[in-house]
Amino acid sequence: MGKKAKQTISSKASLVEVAWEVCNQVGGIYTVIRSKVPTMKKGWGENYVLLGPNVNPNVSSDFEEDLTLDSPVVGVVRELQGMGWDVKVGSWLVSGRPTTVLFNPNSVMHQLGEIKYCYWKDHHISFDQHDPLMDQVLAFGFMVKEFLSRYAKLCLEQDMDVVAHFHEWMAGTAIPDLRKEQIPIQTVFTTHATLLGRYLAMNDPFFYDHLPFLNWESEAKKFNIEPTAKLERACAHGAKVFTTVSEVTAQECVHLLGRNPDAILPNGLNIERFSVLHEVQNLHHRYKEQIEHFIMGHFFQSYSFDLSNTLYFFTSGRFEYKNKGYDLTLEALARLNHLMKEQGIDKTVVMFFVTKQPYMSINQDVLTSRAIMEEIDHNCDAIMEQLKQRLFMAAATNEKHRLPDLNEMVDDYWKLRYRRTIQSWKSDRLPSVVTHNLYHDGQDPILNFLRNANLLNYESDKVKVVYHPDFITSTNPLFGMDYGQFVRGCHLGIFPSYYEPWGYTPVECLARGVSAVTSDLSGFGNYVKHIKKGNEAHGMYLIERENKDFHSSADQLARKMLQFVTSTSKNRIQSRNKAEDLSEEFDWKNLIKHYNKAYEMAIAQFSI
Ligand code: G6P
Ligand code: 1S3
Repeated sequence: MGKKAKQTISSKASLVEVAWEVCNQVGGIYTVIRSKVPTMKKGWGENYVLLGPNVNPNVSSDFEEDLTLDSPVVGVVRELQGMGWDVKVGSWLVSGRPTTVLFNPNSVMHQLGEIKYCYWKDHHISFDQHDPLMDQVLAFGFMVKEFLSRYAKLCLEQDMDVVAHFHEWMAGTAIPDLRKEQIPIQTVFTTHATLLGRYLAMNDPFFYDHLPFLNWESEAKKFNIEPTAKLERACAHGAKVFTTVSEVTAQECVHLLGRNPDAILPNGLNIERFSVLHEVQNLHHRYKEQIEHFIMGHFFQSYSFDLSNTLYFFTSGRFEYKNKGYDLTLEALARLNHLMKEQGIDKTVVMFFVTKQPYMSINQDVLTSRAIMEEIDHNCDAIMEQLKQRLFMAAATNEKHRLPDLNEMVDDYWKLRYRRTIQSWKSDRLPSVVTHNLYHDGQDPILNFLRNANLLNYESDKVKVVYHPDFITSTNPLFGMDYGQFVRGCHLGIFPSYYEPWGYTPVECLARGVSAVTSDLSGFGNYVKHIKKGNEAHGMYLIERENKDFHSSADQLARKMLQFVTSTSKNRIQSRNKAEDLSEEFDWKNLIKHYNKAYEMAIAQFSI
């Protein structure tokens, strides 16, 4: 965008961005909004406002209420509060601290009947089934519309244009009414997936072949999601500017929403580069040691393997078994295990599945093994301390300068304690493939695959699996590190999704200098195909899933993994640096131009 256009936007217009995930993390939209804030503040200054729902029970740790802010939104919020509504204005406590308004949908729930009636009367969508989430979404949309009507009036008096940008149908319910009531603002709607597309992809292995011929209405009826599908279409058609996150999802929009997006807005991140190159390597080394600690606790009570010849692979994300490509990853791992054995490759791969599935508790054996290993660690420290003190004393008093018998220098107490602890630790059972006790262990697709493929962490297996059915946070007792640190300690992230409008996980890997696998069916993978550095030398592996059957993609993935396993340490060091280089392409400072273009299109509508 030119300098002139930028000035026009920030001085004469206000941008209001609306998302269900403002101060409320559910999935990837949270990352989009949050990571973008500093760049948005730079472009729009104090004219940038975020709107979100007040539904997160821990909101007070993310949001600071402040009615003294010097912003016209405060007056509007006071007016709504005067009507008895629970509306708060303040700052979202993230980098950039944007002015944020949170609406508690429960405070207008008594009007829900009327809200639903109007939607049916004016937009022909009936919400007659009881759905608590949809009730909240509709109530939130009603509050947002009332806010925007008042805010637009105020801005008009000050000769300021207002653009409202809605993310996903959950935030876009106000769009049809804003249009119908001719509120003087321009609207942008971004869909981060289509609801119907997600359902269809999960259930149809030929989804992309069938896509051009599908009838959205009958498919929506089949999956019992008709009101939401209609709502999503109403948002897409009602918005002045309609956008999505990738070319892949744009195709879905054409066929399932009936509108070709006016612009594609690829997702970025805040890429922080270190001033010294080797910092990426140092951090990998540090966090790999922490992962090794976990590995020893988990595996070495049963058998050991050479950690200096072990590679750590992982996948992570929401549990959408087929859409996120977990099925393909498992199949490829079974093949990799076979290939590595067949070729006598003297390495071990440990694959982590980090996702969320309902569980009762952490597996007691896993916890006990970890605790005993900590005890051994403690014993070693004690023995070392004793040895050090006595050896030093001997050095000072020993005139013959000979190394004394070290064995004599450790008390029997510690020797026996050391021996007993190791004895109680060693076990004949196989290291568990899952770290937690799942509620639905018998029906879990990952576990069932591992059982069927007999990939159960046998000593002879070259590929070991650790399925961690919870996200990794710093308070996690098994790893004791946060997700970003865990990623840095690994060697390869594996994300060969079947359905993925964008896909942040591989970009997050690259930003941390970790190589990643993606698929040509993901928005990110499709984008990366067209940039110069998007290749394997830069740590980017692309699996072809478009027009390929499951087995040929699984074979391709297994062979790429094998290629990675047989790469040298020097190559891995180089690709860590290059992966970080590639990630710069996805810095918001490069990608924000797409958003600005969409806003220019919206602002141009004022003069039509
Ligand atoms: C970093 C460290 C090196 C270490 C290497 C291991 O580059 O600075 O000291 O040898 O990581 O890399 P690897 O891919 O084998 O884990
Ligand atoms: C969606 O979240 P998901 O994991 O349901 O939005 C994300 C942000 O745009 C996107 O990265 C992801 O592919 C979509 O699928």
